[in-house]
Order: sequence, then C-alpha cells, then structure tokens
Amino acid sequence: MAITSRGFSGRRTPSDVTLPPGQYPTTDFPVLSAGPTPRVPLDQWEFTINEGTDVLRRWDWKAFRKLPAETITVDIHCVTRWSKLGTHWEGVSLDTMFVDIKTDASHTLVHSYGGYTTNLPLEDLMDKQAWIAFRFDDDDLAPEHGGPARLLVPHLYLWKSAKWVMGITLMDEDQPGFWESLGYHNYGDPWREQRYQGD
Ligand SMILES: Nc1nc2c(c(=O)[nH]1)N[C@H]1C(S)=C(S)[C@@H](COP(=O)(O)O)O[C@H]1N2
Ligand SMILES: [Mo]
Repeated sequence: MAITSRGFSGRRTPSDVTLPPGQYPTTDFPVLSAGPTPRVPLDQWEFTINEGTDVLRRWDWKAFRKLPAETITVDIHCVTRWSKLGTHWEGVSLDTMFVDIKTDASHTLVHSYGGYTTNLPLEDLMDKQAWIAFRFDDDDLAPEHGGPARLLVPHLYLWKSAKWVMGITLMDEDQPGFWESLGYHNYGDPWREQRYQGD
C-alpha cells in the first residue's frame, strides 16, 4: 500500500528521468530535412577539417572508412519534442579525426552537402561527444537520415547533428548556422530546454 501511494505522489518514475524536459519517446525514426536529400556518390564524397580556404585534413570515402570506427548507443532528442532512446550507430569519433590538429579555434561551423550549416563550440565536438556516423541499426545510413555520413552529437538537440556532412570549419568567432540564424537556440542543450533564442 505504502509503495503504491508513493508512486502517485508526484515523484519522477525512472522512465521520466531518461528524457529531457518536454520530450516524448518514440520508436519510429522521423525524417526532418530542410530541403531535398542530396545524393553524393561515394567516389565524389570528401570530408575536410578546414580553416576556410586552408584545408588541414581531407579524407575521401576510402580513407575515411579506413579510420578506426566505434559502435555508439545513445539517446537522441529533436527540438520538435520526439526523443529516440538507445539508438545504435557506427561512426568515427571526431577525437580520431582531430588527432595532431593544432588550432586556437574556439568555434566551428559544420557544413553539409546541400548547403545546411550548424555551429558548435569546438569543445563540444571533442572528448567522446561527437562522431561522423555512417551506419544506423547495422545498415548503411539511409540517404534521408544523412547517408553516406552525418555528424552525431547526441548531447545537443538533433538539428546540430548535420546530415550529409561535408566538413568542419574552425573559427575564432561564433557564427550562427541555418536554424540558429532563424531563431533556434545558439547552443541547444535539451536538458536545459534551449529550444529557441532566449530560452
Ligand atoms: N544537412 C541537414 N542536416 C540536418 C537537417 C537538415 O535539414 N539538413 N535537419 C536537422 C534536424 S532539424 C534534425 S531534427 C535532424 C533530423 O535527423 P533525421 O532526419 O535523421 O531524423 O537532422 C538535422 N540535420
Ligand atoms: Mo529538428
């Protein structure tokens, strides 16, 4: 009896605690794209880490796929309020891709095939927080979900996880990306519910 009534006293249940405020869990995988799905043939795909015109690292698909990859199981949170728990990916850690890069940059602008951009502090891409993912649920990443490869930054709202990723530009100053310049929050921490500018 006592245990039952405690359950109704407004305490959080374990399933609430796994979700950031204002989010609901879903088992399907919605597609959210601001434009058409770009089709990038693998023999034309490349990814760079650059400082604008100064390219610090460049990989074609073959070289990228030779990098050591990891399996990643993470919860993802979209600003439209769906969250998907325990998603399973394979990708290359950005720690691996940034090995031996020396930079004074504090900010980044991530660029996608098709023109999408999103900005992140460089430190949010480091220390096992971000990957370039190329498989989802043991299949090649579907084009509508960002295939052949997308950024995966699960600790921020999913608009920061740029699909069809093409490169990362290192910068000394912050510069808003696509959604950030349209009123979405500059940083986008789902646990602090940073959905829009001013949140
Ligand atoms: N290149 C690109 N990346 C993008 C987007 C986009 O429109 N273009 N949409 C973002 C948004 S708002 C979300 S919620 C997620 C959606 O990823 P999904 O379509 O795989 O669910 O991708 C993000 N990455
Ligand atoms: Mo989104």
